[in-house]
Amino acid sequence: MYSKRFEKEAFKEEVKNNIKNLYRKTIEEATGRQIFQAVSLAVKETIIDYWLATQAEMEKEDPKTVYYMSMEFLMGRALGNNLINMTAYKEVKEALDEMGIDLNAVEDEEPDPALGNGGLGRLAACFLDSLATLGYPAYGCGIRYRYGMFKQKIENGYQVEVPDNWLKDGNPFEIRRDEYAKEVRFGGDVRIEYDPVTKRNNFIQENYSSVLAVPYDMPIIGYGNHVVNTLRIWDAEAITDFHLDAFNRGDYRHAVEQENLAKMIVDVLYPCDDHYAGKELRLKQQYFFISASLQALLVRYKKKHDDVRKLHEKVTIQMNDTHPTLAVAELMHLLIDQEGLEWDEAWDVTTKTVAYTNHTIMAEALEKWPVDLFSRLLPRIYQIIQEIDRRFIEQVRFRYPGDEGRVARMAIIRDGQVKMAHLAIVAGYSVNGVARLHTEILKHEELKDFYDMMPEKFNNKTNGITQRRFLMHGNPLLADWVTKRIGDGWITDLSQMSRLKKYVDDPKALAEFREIKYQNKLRLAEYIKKYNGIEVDPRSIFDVQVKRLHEYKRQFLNILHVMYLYNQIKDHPEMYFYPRTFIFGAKAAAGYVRAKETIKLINSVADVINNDKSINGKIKVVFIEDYRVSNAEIIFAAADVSEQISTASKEASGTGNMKFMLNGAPTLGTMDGANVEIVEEVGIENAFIFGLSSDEVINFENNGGYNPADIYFNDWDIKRVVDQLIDGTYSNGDREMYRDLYDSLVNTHGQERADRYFILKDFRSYADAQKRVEEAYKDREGWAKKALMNVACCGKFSSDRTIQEYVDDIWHLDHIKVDA
Ligand code: GFP
Repeated sequence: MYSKRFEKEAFKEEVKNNIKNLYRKTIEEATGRQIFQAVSLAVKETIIDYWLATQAEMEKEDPKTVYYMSMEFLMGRALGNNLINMTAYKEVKEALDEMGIDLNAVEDEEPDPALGNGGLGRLAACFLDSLATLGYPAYGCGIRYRYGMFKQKIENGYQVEVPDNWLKDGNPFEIRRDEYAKEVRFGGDVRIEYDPVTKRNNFIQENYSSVLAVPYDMPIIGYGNHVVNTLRIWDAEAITDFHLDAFNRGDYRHAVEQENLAKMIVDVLYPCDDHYAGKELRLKQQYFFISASLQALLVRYKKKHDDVRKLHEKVTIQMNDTHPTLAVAELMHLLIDQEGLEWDEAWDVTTKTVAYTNHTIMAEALEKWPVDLFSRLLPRIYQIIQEIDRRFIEQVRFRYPGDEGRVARMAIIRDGQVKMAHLAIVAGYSVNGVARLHTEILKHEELKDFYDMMPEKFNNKTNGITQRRFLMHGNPLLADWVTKRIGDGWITDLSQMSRLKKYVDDPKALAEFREIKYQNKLRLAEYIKKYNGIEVDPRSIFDVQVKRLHEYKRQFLNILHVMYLYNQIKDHPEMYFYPRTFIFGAKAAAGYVRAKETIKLINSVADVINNDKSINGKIKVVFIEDYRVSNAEIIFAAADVSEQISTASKEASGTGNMKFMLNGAPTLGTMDGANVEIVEEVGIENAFIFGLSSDEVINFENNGGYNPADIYFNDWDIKRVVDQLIDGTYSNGDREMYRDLYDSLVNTHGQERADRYFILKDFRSYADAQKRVEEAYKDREGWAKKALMNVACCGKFSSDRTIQEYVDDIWHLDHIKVDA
């Protein structure tokens, strides 16, 4: 009864009516934004039918469901993706064409919802796509930030952050669900009251402040299967009844405080690497969405079940990094204080329900909260964590008698801090890393003590990406070509890409494949011309590094190498050199000074090189402003070379590396994160690998580092490039502008070792690998084979595969099937 095929005429009528009813305009009069809204609402009509059908199915079948808890969901634009997954993209495009509307232009009107910083948030978005496509019931739970990731402007080479008011014109796909609003409480104190009837202590929070959490639901559409899951993101509002009450009691200040708390709490997404320590607001955000999500989840569960001791049979909660770890203590609190379970019963349910994914070994990202702040803000939750810690330490002592060093290393609360990763591991029934190498490092280095004690919890789930967005939507030319060659099975089974291998020796196929890359490079060249005002040659090698800016990702190494190449060309103008375009895209966390200096350096180098007529355009450097999901799709499609050059052991997985591979760009990288598995799939001959191994890096680190001076004073080319940071070459004579970057390479500052990220150590081997890239690229057909092999071997890196592994090994979900 819910089914609804796409009917072209009805759809056109609907769009017209929407414009009329919403804006009192005709199509000709409407602005682009208005047309976007009207089209989206027309599309939503159909989505809602499928959404209702999915809900009805869930109601009937009562399947086990995953709640994916994440502070970030970097969804990117919804309209195009929704149409693709509804398998209506081409039909809608045609319908709009007939109305004189260009679907691409309409898509461009959609703000790019940027509720995430980078890989972690984008992974969550890919996972939701795969869950729906594979027909697994899932809720994404997060925060409806009023301002997502800032928009980046580049002014005079510097990054300037501009607020991203993405909700300004309303979000046509979301639905506000007042009926599920929940109260979330902060602060106050806990009174303990003995109940003679139950013979238990009751813990009662008093004198607290609270906010109302109001959910907004967004549809997550499975590809071609009519399954629509839900992303539920929470907004905060003041609790007006309470406000009035307080006001009447003359407690005006308290009422206003609550009002402010509500306004503040969901205001802005924290940029990572902005050292979390002591950020009270961030802890509030975490508790806010966790408490609301868990309360709602319990209500939903209890509609059908009366025994919360069996919660884990129907519900599993995945904690995306440590940010949602409060789920452990909040679930304990709800089960004990609200549902009346005994401690042991509650612990049994909790530890069968929550699971944890680790995304990084970078120490500053492993969250720790000062005890005083934590216990003041969340007094009852703190008590519960103390008790978890007390019991856990007893177990450690029992298991390792006399080993107090181990106790100190493993405790949840130590040195005045609450360690969230420890809490997540102690309570989680599964702990996973995001690529094989990363998981091994967790087991044998970072989390060794925990692995020794509870090895059965640890497992690996190598990340993946959705081919629906990053090939079908982002690279329609290649997607159509693949379908023409091997059929469309790859859309839901990426392993079928391996059938492309047979075209590696087919000159006609290779020529078509090359032409597609060329067309995609033209598209990016136009984008660069339009937004950067730089002319780039689509026949040059497009060498691309796009990702969050961080020292360990080593954009700095990349730009130092560009400076080195430039020196070479200047010294030897006659030297053979294949023209190159070095493309960067990256945001730096607003408070991360060195990352921002790196952006400025890239732009300064770009200025000098792009304006030097004497090198005949052999090198161009482009920094693409405001790197985000929508322009990423265009960039991946056009890349020749995928720069994945992190210091080995530091990049947990990477997912950009997979998006490049899917689009036929060989990896130039270190043996880090998922690069290791990419090379394993595609063959070392179809990648360009360099640098220290992770074992070597870890070995240096455990033994006091290495001495960059040995390199600096012995390698003249390197010394020259490093010195150019402070001789004014790239700073109009200003010798101080890049002094800090220079120092970071050659001078030890206090705790921080010189060249902590092994840039000079890896420089030569990187330059050699770049040389091999150039050699290989000269052989146009040979290059096309490598590129095609990358596409053909990318099957493993679909998030469909990742999600299936989570389901098989961790979540054990039931399938749902929706008939249309
Ligand atoms: C983080 C890690 C990456 C990893 C993603 C997803 O993302 O190595 O691929 O999480 O697991 F660092 P970024 O924020 O660094 O992109």
